[in-house]
Amino acid sequence: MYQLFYMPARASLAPHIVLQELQLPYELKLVDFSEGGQSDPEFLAINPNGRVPALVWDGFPMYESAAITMYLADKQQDPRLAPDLQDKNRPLYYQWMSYLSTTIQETLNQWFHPDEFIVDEGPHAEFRKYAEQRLEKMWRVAHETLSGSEYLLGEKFSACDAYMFMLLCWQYELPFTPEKWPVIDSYFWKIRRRPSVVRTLEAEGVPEWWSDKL
Ligand SMILES: N[C@@H](CCC(=O)N[C@@H](CS)C(=O)NCC(=O)O)C(=O)O
Repeated sequence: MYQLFYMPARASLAPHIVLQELQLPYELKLVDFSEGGQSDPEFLAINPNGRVPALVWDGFPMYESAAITMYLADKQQDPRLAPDLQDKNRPLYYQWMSYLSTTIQETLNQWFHPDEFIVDEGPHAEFRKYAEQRLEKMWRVAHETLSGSEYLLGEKFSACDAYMFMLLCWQYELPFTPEKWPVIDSYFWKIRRRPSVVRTLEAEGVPEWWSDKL
């Protein structure tokens, strides 16, 4: 049984979708930020960074959403959420997981938390503008890829799409939403309607997220 330490709709969302998609047995452990759960010594023993997600399996803890997502995706052959090592799409899988987690996610983090980068509040608006400009370029790259295929790696849903969905959920909170790129917008809705995603959002207590548009 896996234990996923989560906070609704945060960086735990991608590995949670993968757990649901693969129908692996798991238990959700809420890290309640409003109660300072991320600084709880018991949680810090699992992730010393005090961040979600963390995963515990058979007594072994790990953290970092991309690592957990990839680890889980490799646990099962059917359905397969990661191309095999010999598959020509395996390099693309690494490419997208890295791009999503280190480039897009990090830039979104800069937009949401300028205070973590610049102490003085004065330049925060400009810092965010700069993050927006960079995000625009990144979504254009994603748009081009998705213009030629159903999912990031081609015709099959993969762990990359679970991760991309999580980042798009956050992007929809920004002043410029992915509706601006119709291909990305319809890709988002296709994933939002997946039964695994519906179940995940329900389990996290955020089923109403955009359900008006389903
Ligand atoms: N690189 C980490 C980042 C995780 C992260 O930043 N998580 C946020 C929620 S999205 C968090 O736990 N923040 C704790 C806090 O704000 O105190 C990952 O992808 O796992």
